[in-house]
Amino acid sequence: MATKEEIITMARTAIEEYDDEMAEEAAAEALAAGIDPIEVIEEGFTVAMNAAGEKFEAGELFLPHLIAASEAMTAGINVLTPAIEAAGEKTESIGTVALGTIEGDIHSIGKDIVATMLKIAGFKINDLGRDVAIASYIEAAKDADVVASSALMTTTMVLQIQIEEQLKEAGLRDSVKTMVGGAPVTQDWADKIGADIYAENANDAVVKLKALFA
Ligand code: B12
Repeated sequence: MATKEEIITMARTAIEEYDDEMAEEAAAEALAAGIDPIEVIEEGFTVAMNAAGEKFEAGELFLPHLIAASEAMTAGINVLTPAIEAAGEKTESIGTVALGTIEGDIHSIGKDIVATMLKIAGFKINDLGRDVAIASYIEAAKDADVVASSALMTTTMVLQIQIEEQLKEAGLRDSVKTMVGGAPVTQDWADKIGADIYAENANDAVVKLKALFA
């Protein structure tokens, strides 16, 4: 049976080589070997995905490469997700989180991981999808405890301000908590726009939301 290091390496190689089947195989081997699927996502797929992003920025890779890499990552995650969800099956809901990637932004991989992790931690998720209009967040806020937005680009994270403003205009700001995340988003940014919670990754989001609802 492959070791953890071998499986993590295989997960990274699958992204580097845009190989969906290898990504699925790495995921399946991880499950067979009893390795924490979250570790495979974070240490394996995500590390290689971020490296691809850096090469893209440096002009060494092009958009089709990023698309192929993200397809491989999604294929691997799809194999892992049922196991992650089964391990954390909860019956009672701690609270409802309306979560989406903000208007103009189609990056969904990180948002989906956050959704899965919050779900297994016992939150009910209203997944709004990606490229979500600000008005849709405001509408969803009526039935949610938390309105969470993901932004992967500096050009789209500025729209998180509008969620704050339009919630106030709709008289809903005091009845929900807002949470922001995504690669360019920081605690400073959250403070600046008045968001209640910033989380760096899916684990952090779980810890911070659980603390809030404890
Ligand atoms: C994969 C990818 C794509 C894929 C997305 C596929 C998909 N279905 O999601 C594709 C190929 C489609 C794509 C397209 C584009 N991309 Co792109 N992409 C990336 C890349 C390489 C990785 C993103 C990713 O999935 N990472 C892995 C996940 C697991 O990490 P994550 O998203 O950061 O999520 C974690 C945390 O941030 C956090 N988190 C995320 N969301 C949330 C939400 C909440 C509420 C919380 C609490 C936490 C949280 O938790 C997650 C799990 O731990 C990044 C590089 C990077 N460094 O981010 C560029 C990047 C984001 N893309 C970039 C660009 C420019 C584009 C395009 C405009 C390219 C183009 N010329 O068309 C288009 C965007 C089109 C659009 N309108 O949105 C730039 C953005 C630059 C900027 N302006 O800031 C980046 C930074 C690349 C770069 N270095 O230049 N991209």
